[in-house]
Amino acid sequence: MAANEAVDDVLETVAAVAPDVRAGLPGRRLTEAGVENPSGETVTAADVHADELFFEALGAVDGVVEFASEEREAVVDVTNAAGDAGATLSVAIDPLDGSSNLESNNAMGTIVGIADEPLPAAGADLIAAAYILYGPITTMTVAREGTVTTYVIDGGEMQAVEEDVTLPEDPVVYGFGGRVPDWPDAFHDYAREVETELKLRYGGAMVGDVNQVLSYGGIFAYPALSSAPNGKLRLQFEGAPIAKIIEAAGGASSDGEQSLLAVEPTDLHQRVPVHVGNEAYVERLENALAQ
Ligand code: AFP
Repeated sequence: MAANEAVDDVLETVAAVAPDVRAGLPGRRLTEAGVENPSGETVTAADVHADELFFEALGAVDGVVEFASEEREAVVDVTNAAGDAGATLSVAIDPLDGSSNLESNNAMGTIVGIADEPLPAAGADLIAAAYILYGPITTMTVAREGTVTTYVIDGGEMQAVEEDVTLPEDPVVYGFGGRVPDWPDAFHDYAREVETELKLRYGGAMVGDVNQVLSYGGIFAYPALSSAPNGKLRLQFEGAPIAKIIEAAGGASSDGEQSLLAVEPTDLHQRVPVHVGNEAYVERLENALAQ
């Protein structure tokens, strides 16, 4: 099976699982799973449910040989009994991004990176990336072969609604994570400039906030913090796949110094400062941090 065909199968599988993830949310609204994930964060029952649904479905896709999840310590070998002739895809997934938003009934998502290399993979090795947004409408945004397409998920099927998606040239919104007193001075000064130019849109789930930037133009960041020099977000499960999408849409990404796609993967759960959006704002950020 060629890699392209296998990528199609992975994306169609993610779309097919999305309605089941969404259907499982109400019953798991306030239930913690009583465990922590490899990043030391409390795992909700909704995180576990989403992870199990995606693992079962994606592990069975011909051509997928590795599965890694934000909720699992290590990469899982899912080479299936029939053998995966041809494609050797690795899938890195954040099954339920922004799960703490479940309690407040706000947007959440699923983020997927698809590589043709063993995990952890560099963003530059991603051959496709996608996110599902569980908003008023369930949508899927996909980057592959240098372009971005948005789909509505209807009954688990992908219905294309916008081809060749690009960031608007006139930025409108910004969203910065972390607490203001925890921002290093250089980021703090940059943020003070940006807030006089753009409107604040921050919802606490990366997928929802990034989708605001993709829709209206602007910048999203979860920066390095004084208390967490590598920030909060994970390279494999959040930073790299989202950077793949934003850069394919004509935007830029940065860990503060370089594109997130160029960041060397050293650990499956490594954290990285994330800044994504219109190129001008990302360049200004890198200049501000270099002062
Ligand atoms: P949860 O999955 O624990 O809700 O965290 C979501 C997230 O990883 C990312 O989606 C958000 O951008 C960021 O954390 C929000 O973090 P804060 O809660 O510190 O704003």
